Amino acid sequence: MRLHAETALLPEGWARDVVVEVEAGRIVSVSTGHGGQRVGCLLPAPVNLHSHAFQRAMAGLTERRGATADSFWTWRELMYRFLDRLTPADVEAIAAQVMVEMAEAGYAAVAEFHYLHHQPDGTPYADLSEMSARIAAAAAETGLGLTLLPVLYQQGGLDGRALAGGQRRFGNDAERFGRLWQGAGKAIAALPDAVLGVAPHSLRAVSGEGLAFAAGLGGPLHIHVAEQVAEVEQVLAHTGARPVEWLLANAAVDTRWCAIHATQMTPAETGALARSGAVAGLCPITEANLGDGIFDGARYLAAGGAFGVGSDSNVRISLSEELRLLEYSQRLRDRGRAVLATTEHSTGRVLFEGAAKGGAQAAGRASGAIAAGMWADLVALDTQHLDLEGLGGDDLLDAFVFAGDDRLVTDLWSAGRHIVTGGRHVAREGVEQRFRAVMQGLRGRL
Ligand code: NGQ
Ligand code: ZN
Repeated sequence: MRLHAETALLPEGWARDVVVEVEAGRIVSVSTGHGGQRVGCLLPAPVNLHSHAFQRAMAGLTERRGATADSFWTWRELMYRFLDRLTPADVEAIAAQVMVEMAEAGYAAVAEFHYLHHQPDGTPYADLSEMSARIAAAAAETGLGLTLLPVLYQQGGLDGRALAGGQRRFGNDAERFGRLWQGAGKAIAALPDAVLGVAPHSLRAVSGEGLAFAAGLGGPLHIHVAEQVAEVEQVLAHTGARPVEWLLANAAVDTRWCAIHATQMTPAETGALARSGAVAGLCPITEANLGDGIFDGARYLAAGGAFGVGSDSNVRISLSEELRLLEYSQRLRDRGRAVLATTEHSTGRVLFEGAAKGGAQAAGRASGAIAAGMWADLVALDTQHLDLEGLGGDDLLDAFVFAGDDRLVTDLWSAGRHIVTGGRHVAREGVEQRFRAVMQGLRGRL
């Protein structure tokens, strides 16, 4: 395959008339010239580094309040109730819809933080890794790149209490989790670019030994950390240290790690996490929806920290909006503008390039730049669109992030698979039909 981009963002900067040659899913050469499929603005397509696919099916169903104040914790109860009757077939259909929407938004791959493992009463399926296989099947159907992160979830809280209610579907001891993880590896084996990682859910849900066991399994390591103030207080009371502080002192946090949220950090923690080489996995839309707080992006980026973005609860899947909200939350807090921009690069450029690079690192995926040897994870924007009229260079990315939307995405390739054309995923129709049927069956669940 050969693409001819009117303009493209290369590692060394913007270039015009860029020809990208792709073989066996990988970029084999990037040069200046003509010939091949014409596209507008070609960008490295980022990985969506944090998703719980099934939560897509409860979008819009958790925006009412009860007699007591609504919070992350009351939302979590609703989420547990919602997942209670989801079947493997439901999960596959929802995951496929999510992946279609991610591709249309400009993501080439997803790191699925997958913890819905068992039947509602906690009994494993006949195939322990059945649910992992369903996620893999959705990736096979939609062609979206997959980094599968089977989640270790051992306890209901830091005090080691047993799993209760909806949490029973998540639970494994280390031994059984090891087997589930092996099975998940087999489930993705047929996907040429898929990656297996591991995710100890949070400091609330795994023991110290559990964390060490998970870390020993290999691949990218993701963990929810320091999202809510109550979590910080619990970890502080239990260990004498704040969550990120504890992790940095007690685990070998390095470039293999992705700290999901990392919202509640002191300036010292922010600097230390940045220097660890780990990726901060930011999910601004979900963090806003759940009332988590605001990531200290200005300080973290100034310290050279790596970051990427994820759609987490999938209440809304939009790459441009995720990046926009990341910047806007900083502006609202600091009452400033262009907070994450540098003197060299615009806000949109810093956000997009950073998310592409950090997302690839977090997913263990050779992508994030248009360069030979990388998977051909590429997204094309419509330079004919009114929102981009007359724009070039960083202005293009600023218009995409701040003025535009997913409607600017014309094409997307994931490891060379051309899965979005004319702004639509090639399998959208069938996937959407199945998703609709699942949603009709789930109506009235909360
Ligand atoms: C999750 N989501 O695993 O889906 C969590 C809620 C928890 C976010 N943290 C459950 N946004 O953290 O205990
Ligand atoms: Zn999450």
